[in-house]
Amino acid sequence: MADMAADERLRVLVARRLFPEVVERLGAHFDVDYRESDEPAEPDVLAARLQGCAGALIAGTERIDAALLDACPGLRAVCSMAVGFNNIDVPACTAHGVLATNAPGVLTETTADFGFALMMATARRIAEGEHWLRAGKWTHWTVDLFAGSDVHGATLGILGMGRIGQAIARRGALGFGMKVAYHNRSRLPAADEAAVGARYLGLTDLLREADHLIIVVPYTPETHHLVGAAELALMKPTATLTNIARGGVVDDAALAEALRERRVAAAGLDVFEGEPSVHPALLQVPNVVLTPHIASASLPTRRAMANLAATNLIAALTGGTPPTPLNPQAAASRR
Ligand code: 8YV
Repeated sequence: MADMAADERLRVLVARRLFPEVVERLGAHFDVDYRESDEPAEPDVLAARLQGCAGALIAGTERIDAALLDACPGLRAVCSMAVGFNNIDVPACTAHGVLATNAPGVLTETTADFGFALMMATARRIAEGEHWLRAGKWTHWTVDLFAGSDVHGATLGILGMGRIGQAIARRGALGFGMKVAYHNRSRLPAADEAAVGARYLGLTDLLREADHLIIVVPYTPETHHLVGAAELALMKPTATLTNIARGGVVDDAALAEALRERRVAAAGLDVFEGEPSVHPALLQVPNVVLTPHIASASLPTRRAMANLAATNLIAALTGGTPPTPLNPQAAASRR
């Protein structure tokens, strides 16, 4: 008689359209319910699709909270292809015995490249100049045409000094001769500070001293509106602000006002409160570069992110060790 257990394959949901080879990898281990959609899976859709599933591969757009976990008692692992995990209630996952994983490391350098590019585009007014040229307004050279501020030699202020913050620090210090200052929940070991000549500052001093402020903190209740009207008021009127972290870390309405009044020279934003909606006042000011949350979007990196999520999911459900767990104790409690 055939061994029934050997034929029983666990079911997993792939919540978004992904790279076919990643779905195929999962298909070698599981019955895959492939939701081949580019729309984020809303909570009710997600809960319905997860019935009978032991695992899910999600992006940063799917919300995993206690209500969803209550509705999906068979769920054992949720693996995200994003590094940021503000969409996942990790303590609730732990309480439900669900292993949660994210995707750190594989996107660090790509995201740092983009942060630096956005900061440079902002400082050097690249988008403003391009729109103006396309509008047919270029008739002659003028001495201060789209004159911005220098990046080389300036003070780079990094708010959030995790992997991506440190990769940005290296680019600034070693490539552009910038003076690097940072603020972080915890100070780096002296050797790591020395590697990029980074100075630790309190938040107030960082805001006051930075010529170019770049924000890379995770979004948590503590970092909600970490940069609001009062903090923007501390910045130099010649300074730029770049946010590649999460919408909600910056108060977008206050930023739009500061940009409109030129109390901050310019901003580069890849993330927004309530994205994909963008605060209408930000769309009205010329001195802001706006991009649609694409900091990690190189093809090799997006493939690596999806593959890391798949590796986590396969390990979590086949008795292996997931490489990047958020709550390893959840897996341990099942053994
Ligand atoms: C993702 C991100 O593109 O990894 C993150 O935290 O913000 C981005 O790299 C996005 O979250 C995927 O859903």
